[in-house]
Formats: sequence, structure tokens, C-alpha cells
Amino acid sequence: MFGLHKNKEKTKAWKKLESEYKRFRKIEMRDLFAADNKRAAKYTLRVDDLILDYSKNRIDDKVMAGLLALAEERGIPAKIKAMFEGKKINYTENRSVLHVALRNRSGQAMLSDGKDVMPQINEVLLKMKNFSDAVRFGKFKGYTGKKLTNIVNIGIGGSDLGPVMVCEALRKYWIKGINCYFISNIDGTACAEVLNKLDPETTLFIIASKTFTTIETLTNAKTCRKWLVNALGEHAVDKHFVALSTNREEVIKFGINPENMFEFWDFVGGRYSLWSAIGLIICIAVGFENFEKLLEGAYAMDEHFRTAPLAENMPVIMALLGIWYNNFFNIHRYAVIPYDQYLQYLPAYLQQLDMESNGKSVDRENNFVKYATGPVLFGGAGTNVQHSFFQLLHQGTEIVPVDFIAPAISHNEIGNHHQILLSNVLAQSEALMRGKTVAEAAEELRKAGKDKEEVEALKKYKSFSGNRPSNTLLCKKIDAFTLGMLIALYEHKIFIQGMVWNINSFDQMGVELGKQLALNILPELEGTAFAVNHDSSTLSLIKAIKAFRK
Ligand code: G6Q
Repeated sequence: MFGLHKNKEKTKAWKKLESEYKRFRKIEMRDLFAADNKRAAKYTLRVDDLILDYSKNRIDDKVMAGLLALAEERGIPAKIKAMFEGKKINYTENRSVLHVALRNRSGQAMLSDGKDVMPQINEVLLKMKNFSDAVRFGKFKGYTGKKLTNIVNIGIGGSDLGPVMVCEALRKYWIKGINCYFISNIDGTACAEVLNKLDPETTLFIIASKTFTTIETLTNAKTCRKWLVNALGEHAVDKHFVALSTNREEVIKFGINPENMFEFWDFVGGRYSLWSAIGLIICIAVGFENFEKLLEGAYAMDEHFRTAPLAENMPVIMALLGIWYNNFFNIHRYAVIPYDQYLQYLPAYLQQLDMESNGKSVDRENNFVKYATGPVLFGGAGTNVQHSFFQLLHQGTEIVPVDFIAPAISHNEIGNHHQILLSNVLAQSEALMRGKTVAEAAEELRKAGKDKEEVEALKKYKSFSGNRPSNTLLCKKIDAFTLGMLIALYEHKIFIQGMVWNINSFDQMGVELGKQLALNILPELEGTAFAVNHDSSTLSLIKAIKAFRK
């Protein structure tokens, strides 16, 4: 093992990286750039039309060699192979992890439990194509014969965030006349605000739930079913409700015709499921041909990930850079900032992908870990966030590595908007890297005509420490193919980190305790049980809520 472990043993690669850190921590990136004009070329990778420039990281060849040695030591190539071979790498749930099979375009078999999963995947894909085409071309109509133009996805977590993010990212490709809505939160507001806008005769509800037992989704689905039945009657349900699930029994129990069910399987984790039947709303919104392009983009990244040597492997390199900061610089956070309005939900999507996957504390040998695992991820669309939390990124005492994402071409080339946007993304990474010394700030103040006293008073406030790392992911345009690549890139990055940290990135037991306690508290709030067995804070909050609601 590596890191600070039970027996306090650190592996060779880990110790080497610790000493690299000691050597490197004071080195300034601006000096490295000045000393080597090939630095950017050296630390740039490209897959199709997606470029990763990672030269603005606190690395040199020795650091990279150390990180790659760690990946080798952790047996990363074999672990990548194990995932593609359908080995049960989700060991706490005894499951294969085969979202890669959902976008396998090779025509080759992929196995789970010794069985080829491709025939069933292709069968559901065909069903998704036929159904989305039928809705789009008005062949599958509502109960009263009207075209279904309002599509509502009811799902939460992995059954919501992927579809929302992709639909928004590809908004420019939306089929004319189709409108998409998403209901996820149990807060009645989510339901009410969507239903208020809709006409039952033209509305299709997609109930997206892997387990079909999730309280939020089922409660929202029941409310919507009631709304529809009140307007059109029970017989209308078959024409207005479809289900995406692994759980046929519960779908039937809920009252959805199993013919209207699109299946997926346990080897698809919720947060990795947008490529499965969970992507149905994407197919309807942008057409199946664009959904296929999304799959093809992801497949291109899968192939790169599966075959490229570690040193040239984009997801591996991003994973190792994250580990470098997380475990050696003790920087346990990073930000993802897309400079594309259509990618505004990408940070929220990646937040789940990363934090639910790698927010773990027990290793594969059943020990509590003694080293940092998954970082905190946050973000938002540029340039908006430059006017909010970027202050801290530039001058705060916390260092936040950033992934900047930008398309060279916008879907809306209006005037010089996009050039301004692009100049900003480049300026931000340059500013973070280069900074501004106190002397430089003083010089600037003097040049601006400030007197000696003013220069002294302001020069520190106007300085920037710099040496703050970032990656830049540059692509030509955010189309379905590029988006597929981008999402798969992060999926694999997160997987590699989980493997280096020796944790299971594919379960999510940490979301259970809160759910369990909510089930106890609900009857107490509804007055069908007495509040007992809580701490005094919870007890008095229950009391206060009841008093307010009287
Ligand atoms: C994702 C998680 C979680 C899940 C939701 C919804 O990996 O498992 O976010 O997607 O809890 O679950 P259902 O799809 O089963 O309703």
C-alpha cells in the first residue's frame, strides 16, 4: 500500500513524491515558463478536437515521472483493463462497472458475469430510437390525439443531473417544438412550477429511477400521475407515462405499462447512467442521431483511455495532477469553470460524479484510510464567477486548482462576445499562474502617478502571489461528440483517482444515513408518532416546525 497506512509504511513511489514535493514547493511556474519555451508543447495532450493544456501546473519532468511511477505502482493499467473486462470492481456491491459498454461502438462483445451485455444494450438503444422518433414525428401521440411536445423528466441524483446537464449543453440542437422540463426536488415547488406551465394533453412524463423506490421521484411521479388522471382519466396514463428503470416489478406496481419501460442494469451506476435509458429525454430533445454522437464521443475517449500509454493518457494525467495537489500539497478542493453558458450545469453534474464517487474513507482492504481521498469540487460558468468567488482564487489563502473549459467557437457568435469570453478564460489562467509581485504592483502604482505613501499603502493589496495551478481544456465547439468526450474524460479521471486511493468509487453508502433518519422524522412531523430518541437540537427544531405549521 501507499500513503500513511496502518503500519505507517509508505510505498516507494509515495516517498519519492514526498521528496519531490519538498524540492518543488517553492518553484515558481513563471520561472519554469521563462526557462523553457517548449513547456506548453510538452505538457499538452490532444484527443480528437479536445486539447488539454496542463502546462500551468506545478510540475516538471521529475514530478511527472514520480506521479507516473505511482500509477504504475498502483497497477493502473491492469485496473483499466479490469473495468473494460467487466470485473466486479464495485466490490462492496459485487457488481461490474460497465457504463463503457453503453457507448461501445466497436461491435465487439463486453462481458458481465461471463455474459455479453451488448445485445440487451443495443435492443434498448433501438427501442429508445424508435420511441424518441415516434414522439418527435408525432406518431406516438397523447391520449386525445395531440402531439407530445412537453417532455418532463422526473428523477433525482444520477437520474436527473446527467440528462439536465446534457440537454442544457446541447440546447442549440433541440428539436423545434419540443420543450423539456425536469422535476427532481421533493419540494412541492419543483412540481408545482413545472405543472403550472403544462397542458396534460401534450405532456409526456418520463419517470427515471434505477431502483424505482426513491421517495422523491415516486412522490413527484404520483403527484404528476394524479394531475394527469384528474384531467384526462386513468386510461390516459399509457400514453403519457414511461419509465426508465432496472426494476420492472416496481414499475408495474406504480401503474406504468411495462411496454412503456426502458430497461437498464445494475452494472450501470446512477451517476454514470446518462448513456443508458436514462438518456431518453436527451434523445427526444436533440434527436437520436445526436444522442448517438454523444455515445461516439464518449467511445472515442474510452478508446483513448484504454489504449494510450499512461504518460499520454488524458484522464490519467488529470487524475495524477489532482493527486499531486490533494495528497502532497494538501489542497483538497478544485474548481471547474466552463466558459460556455450552455455548460452551466456541468459543475453540478461533476460535483456528484466526483464527490459521490470518491468521497470515501474505507479502502479496499477494509481499513479506514489515513490519507486524503476525494476533493471538494465546485464551479460555475465563466465569466460570471470571475465576479464572485474568483477573488479568493487569486488572493485568498486557500489555493484552488482550476479546470478551465472553453470552446473556440460559440453556438452564438454575436458581435465580439465570444472573443471577449475567450480572452477572459486565457487571462484568468495566466493571472493565476503568473501573479503580480509586490514590486510589480508598486511599479504599476508609481506609473499610475501615486505618491510614495500611496504606493506603500496599496502595493501589497494589489499584489498576487501567483503560482496557482490550472488545466485548460480547449475544444473546437461543444457539440454532442465533444460533450461525450468531455464527460467520459472526467468519469475516467475520477475512476483512476479512486484506484490510486484504493477506494470503491462506485458505491454511495454515505447517502443512506440521512435517508434513514428522515424516515423516522416524517411520522413525527406528521403527528402520527412522538418525537423520541433525538438530540435536543433535533427535538426542539421538530417542535418549532410543528408550532409554525399549526
Ligand atoms: C448515483 C446515485 C444517486 C441515484 C439517485 C436516484 O450514482 O446512486 O444519485 O442516482 O439516488 O436513484 P434512483 O435512480 O434509483 O431513483
